Amino acid sequence: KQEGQPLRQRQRLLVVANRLPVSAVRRGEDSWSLDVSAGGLVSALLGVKEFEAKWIGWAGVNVPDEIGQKALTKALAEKRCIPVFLDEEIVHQYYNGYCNNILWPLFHYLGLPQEDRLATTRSFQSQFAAYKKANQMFADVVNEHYLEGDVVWCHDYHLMFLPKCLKDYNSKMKVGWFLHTPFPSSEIHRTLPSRSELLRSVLAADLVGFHTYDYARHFVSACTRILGLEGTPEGVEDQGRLTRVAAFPIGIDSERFIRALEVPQVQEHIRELKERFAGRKVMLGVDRLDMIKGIPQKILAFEKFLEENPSWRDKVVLLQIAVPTRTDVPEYQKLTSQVHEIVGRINGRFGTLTAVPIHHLDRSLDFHALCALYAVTDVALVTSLRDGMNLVSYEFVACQDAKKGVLILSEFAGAAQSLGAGAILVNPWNITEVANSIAQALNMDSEEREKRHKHNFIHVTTHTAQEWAETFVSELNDTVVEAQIRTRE
Ligand code: ADQ
Repeated sequence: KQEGQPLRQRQRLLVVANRLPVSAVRRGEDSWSLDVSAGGLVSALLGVKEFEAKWIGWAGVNVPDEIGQKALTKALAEKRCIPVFLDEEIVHQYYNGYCNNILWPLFHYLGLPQEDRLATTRSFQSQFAAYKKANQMFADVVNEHYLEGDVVWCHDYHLMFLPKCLKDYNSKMKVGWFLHTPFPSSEIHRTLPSRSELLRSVLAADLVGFHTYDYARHFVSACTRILGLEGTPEGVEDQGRLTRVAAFPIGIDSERFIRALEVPQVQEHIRELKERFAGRKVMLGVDRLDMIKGIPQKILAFEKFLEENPSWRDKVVLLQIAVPTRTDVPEYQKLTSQVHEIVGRINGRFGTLTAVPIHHLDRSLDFHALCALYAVTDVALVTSLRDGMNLVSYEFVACQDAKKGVLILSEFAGAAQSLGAGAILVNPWNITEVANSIAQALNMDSEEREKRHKHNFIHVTTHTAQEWAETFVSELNDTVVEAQIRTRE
């Protein structure tokens, strides 16, 4: 522990993310009901036992009136959450606009929006201004709640401007930033009009983390080539100040999935599914309905497999669970219709009066239903065109210790670097290759399946979300201590 730090039971960790891990529904003028999400980050942070975590973020609702804001703030405090209130216009420009229409596709190699140049430039400028304004609003809330000795962990592409805003307030604040998406090649990043400003803001952090070594390397190259700074094995140096840059691959709370398989309700689900698909091999896709997930390409590869392997047509079923996201963005609406159209065509082509080859659901499943599905699956298909990590592949492996099914995994998902030796790796753009790997997976003998599964299962159960969070936070703490010692010298 640092010298001069006030004695407190546990150091506090302020986790700042665009969204709080709760859904808030307004029940009356001053009453709210809250539903806490049990997702990855939440359980990861439960594992960080040395710190007392508090969340700062947007609650996902527009609350224009003071009475509503006060009541929500009070309700959230019980869940250790602190809200940032963003109005509709800011959300539109910052979240739908700059975050999801510019940074998200760019970081996944889908390029910048292609519309009329002038219009894009104009909307780009106003969206970037809103992005900075929103980040400043997050910084104001952090600053208001910050106590000396707290550690601040900023998350994701929504908050790239935040480290700078925080350090402008207080240069002693320990600030870390972690990116959940890929960081693209510097050649892609340099197309972004605000490329330098964003890099400099991120560099204000003490520790910058990515899922893979490649993303970290891309970030360092962007800083050297675009900003002319010096890259070192530890990170990026600017006028004697080092920003540490490193890879921290995320994991899942594997125990939670393994334990769920023992729950009677899940076992009942598993029995039902086995009965429902008796005599057929089950293939599974679970994705948010997003262009980066490669859902149309996956379904086209399945079609090609059916075309070329007639003997499998009545012996295999593909269950594609696609939870709709960003439904007000036109590109996502287009993607939904495109997927529906392909599924309809394939089912019309290969379906019979009693069975169809693809079951496509446009919705999210609850945790127990999802675990049961993972457990009965013979082959999981994760064919993201790009994906920071991809936790679905980890969740599938965690639920497969009895069945030892096969994972087909995109080489463009971060998970390919950790689960690559156990999975069948594919280029999702190559429909023929994916179709062939479906055949390979369905025909794989049990000895090889067991060997591959074992490799992945050991990885998933030893590289957990808790370990990920602990490693990042303790390194962040140490990095700052080092920096302070250096300044004192
Ligand atoms: P996502 O793009 O959301 O996350 P992913 O890592 O696969 O992708 O996580 C999705 C989560 O949502 C999983 O926990 C999964 O179970 C759940 N989910 C997805 N579809 C579902 C459905 N239909 N029903 C129920 N649950 C569903 C971003 C990055 C990833 C990175 C994570 C974590 O894009 O690359 O791995 O953050 O850093």
